[in-house]
Amino acid sequence: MIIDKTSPVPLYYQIEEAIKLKIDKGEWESGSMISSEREFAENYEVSRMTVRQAINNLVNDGYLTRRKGKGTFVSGKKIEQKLLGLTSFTEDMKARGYKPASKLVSFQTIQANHQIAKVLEISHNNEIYEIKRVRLANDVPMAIETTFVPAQLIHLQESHIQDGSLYSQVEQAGFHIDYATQSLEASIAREKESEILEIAKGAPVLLIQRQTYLTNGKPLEVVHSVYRGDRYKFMIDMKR
Ligand code: 16G
Repeated sequence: MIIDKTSPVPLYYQIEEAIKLKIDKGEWESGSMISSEREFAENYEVSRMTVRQAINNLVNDGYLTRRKGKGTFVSGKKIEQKLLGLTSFTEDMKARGYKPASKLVSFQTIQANHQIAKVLEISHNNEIYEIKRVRLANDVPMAIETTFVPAQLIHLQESHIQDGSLYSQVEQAGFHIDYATQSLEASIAREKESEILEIAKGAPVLLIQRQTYLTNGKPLEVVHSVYRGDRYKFMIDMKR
């Protein structure tokens, strides 16, 4: 790692980029422990403050993970998800070679409030399924998802949702999923979310909302999800 003290580029930034390069090239494997701040500072003859700033930024960006009382480790690679096809969590994880699973937090029929009823194009107080799931990849929690589906549209089986895929259940019932609109915004994990996602309170998360429609034009679902910012990266291809 070469640090150029005569460069106008801030030292912390040079250290940050050098560490990133080592991780991206695979020289530092995921799960391995990195040197302590003191060792970095001695090796590169910079202050510990400078090292700390570089490491803090890499922790915030998800490259490194701090474990209390143990040290700082190289994180696993982020899951890259293309924002292209309309796919389910199960399909996305399988396509990347991860084992998808869900922890069903709750499955119940409730009355739609005004806001949800409007999006699902049903009357206020009509029954909807409210499904809360923690979505896991290789047993690691990735997202918390709350899904609302009109009960008059389809009969959903709790056991199928528990063990499998909502989209496959919808398709097995003879419906065709057509398109969705989705928004994505940055936020921070609240206490409960941080516990479920096994991240620090205040860690970055991505809030995603999806509204999905069937080929017959009817709304299928409204989904509110909280994705881990340190494990997820959404990719988009653009053409001009
Ligand atoms: C994805 C969708 C969600 C859908 C779910 C179905 C996003 C942001 N959300 O998580 O809208 O309900 O897949 O997954 O991608 P499943 O078929 O595996 O249950």
